[in-house]
Amino acid sequence: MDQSDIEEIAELIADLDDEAEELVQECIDAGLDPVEVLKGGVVKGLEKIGILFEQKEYFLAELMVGGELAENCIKIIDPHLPESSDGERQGCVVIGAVSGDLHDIGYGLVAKQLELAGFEVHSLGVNIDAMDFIKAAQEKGANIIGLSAFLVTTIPNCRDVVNYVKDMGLQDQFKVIMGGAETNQEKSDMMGADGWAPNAMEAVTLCKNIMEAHFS
Ligand code: B12
Repeated sequence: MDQSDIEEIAELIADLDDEAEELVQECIDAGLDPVEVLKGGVVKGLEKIGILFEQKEYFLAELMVGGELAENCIKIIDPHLPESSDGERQGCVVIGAVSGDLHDIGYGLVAKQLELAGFEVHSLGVNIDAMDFIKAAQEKGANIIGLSAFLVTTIPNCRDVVNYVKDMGLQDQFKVIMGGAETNQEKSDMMGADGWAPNAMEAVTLCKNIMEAHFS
C-alpha cells in the first residue's frame, strides 16, 4: 500500500464508488498516515466532485452521495487521527455552520482536530442562526466561536455573528473565527472576524494563538 492507493481513494470517491471505504480501511490497516489518507484521499475526492459539479457533469444527487461516502470514510479514519494535545485544556470553542448552510463535513473535521488538540468543543450543527451562536457561547463559557460557511450566499451571514458580538459588547469574551470552501483571509477581514484558517490543522494553530494572545 502506498501513495498510489491514496490517490485511488480520491478517484473512487469522485466516481461515487463505495469501494473507497474498503480501500480506506486497507490503507489504515497497512499503517499509512491517517492524515494523508484523509487529505490526499477523502478531501481530494470531494474536491474532484466539486469540480465535476461546477462542470455540470454532477448534480445535487451526486453531491449528496459523495458527501455520504466521504462521511463513511472519515468515520473509519477518525479513531486513528493523531492527538496533538499536551494534556492541558486549551480553551472552549463552539462551532457550526451558519444560517442557510448545510455543509458539515469541513467543520466536523475542524471540531475533531480541536478536540484532539485538547480544546473543549461544542458542535452546534448546521443552519445555525447568528443569535444561537452567541447563546451557545454564553451557555458553554466559550472563548472562540467558529463559523463555517461553504456558499457565497451564506458567507455574508458570518457578519451577523460578528455584529452581535460587537453590539452586545462581548468582544473581550468571544473571538470569532471562520472558514469553509470559498472563504479566505480577505473575506474574513471583510466580515470583521478575528481569524480565518484554510483547514483543520491551521484552525488548531489559529485557536491556540488566539488563546495565547487574548485569554492567558
Ligand atoms: C459534499 C458537498 C455538498 C453536500 C454536503 C454534505 C455534508 N454533510 O456536508 C450537500 C449535498 C448537502 C451539498 C449541498 C449543496 N452544495 Co455543496 N458541496 C459539497 C462539496 C463537493 C464538498 C464539501 C466538503 O465537505 N468538502 C470537504 C471538506 C473537508 O472541505 P474543506 O473545505 O477542505 O474543509 C476545510 C476548510 O473548509 C476548513 N473549515 C471548514 N469549516 C471551518 C470553520 C472554521 C471556523 C475554520 C477555521 C475552518 C473551517 O477546515 C476544513 C477541514 O480541513 C463542495 C465542493 C468543494 N470544493 O468544497 C460543494 C460546494 C461547497 N457546494 C456547492 C453548492 C452550490 C451546493 C448547493 C447550493 C447545491 C444545490 N444546487 O442545491 C447545496 C447547498 C446546500 C446548503 N444550503 O448548504 C458549491 C458552492 C459554490 C458557491 N460558490 O457557493 C460547491 C463549492 C461545489 C461547486 N464547486 O460548485 N453540498
